[in-house]
Amino acid sequence: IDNKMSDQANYEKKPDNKKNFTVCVEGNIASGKTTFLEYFKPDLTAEVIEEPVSKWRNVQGHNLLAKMYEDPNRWSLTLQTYVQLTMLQSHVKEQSKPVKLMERSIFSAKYCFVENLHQSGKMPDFEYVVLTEWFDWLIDYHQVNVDLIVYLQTSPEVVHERIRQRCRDEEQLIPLEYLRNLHELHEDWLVKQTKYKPKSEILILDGDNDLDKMLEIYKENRKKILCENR
Ligand code: DGT
Repeated sequence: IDNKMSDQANYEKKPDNKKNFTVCVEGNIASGKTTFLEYFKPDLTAEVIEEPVSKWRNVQGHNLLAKMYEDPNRWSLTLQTYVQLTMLQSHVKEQSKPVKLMERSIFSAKYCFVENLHQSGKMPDFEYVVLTEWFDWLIDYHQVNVDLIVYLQTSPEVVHERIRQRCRDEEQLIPLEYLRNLHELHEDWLVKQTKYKPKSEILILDGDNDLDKMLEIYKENRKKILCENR
């Protein structure tokens, strides 16, 4: 486990840190984000906000996620516009508990998924520019503060096998190549930090482990994740 998070001192700098600590869990498709959230759900100090994927699957009866996988050149912009909106809604949602735990963020949607569609030639420059201008404006003018990113680092081969086993209809079309590209974009953003510089602390956990080991790792890192030493 490569733990890049510096010590608690970073959090103590903030005057309003008693409340409103926001954690986003990030990682490739099938890296175990849902299990992570399930683990922390019973905690009374944490409010869990799941990814709005059910909304993307049913926009007034239309499955935008499936459309994107079937014909990315045609439907990527439509999906990513909607993903950006629903992610922003999760970010600005008022916190009911001291810690807000979110599945993904508006950042991974943009820095990993949109970037991948653009780089692989499925989203033309002009669509990418429109989304980028929206993104820049949204994050400048809205509360999208993230204090900690928990990155579940996986290998593309492992998540490919998990996707095959879990048999979600839309995802059976996902090739290993797509997961490799998404993996590299997560690494660029959260580890190498060449293009984007995350403002949040980053905690990297080895997501290739089996379930029992993951639960052990969550237990070990629980205080950091819930910022209990504040
Ligand atoms: P987990 O618990 O780590 O297994 O998480 P997943 O795989 O349930 O959740 P996630 O966010 O990795 O992916 C859910 C589905 O939605 C998956 O088919 C990938 C897709 N997806 C998520 N965010 C975006 C996005 O911004 N753009 C596109 N094109 N697809 C996305």
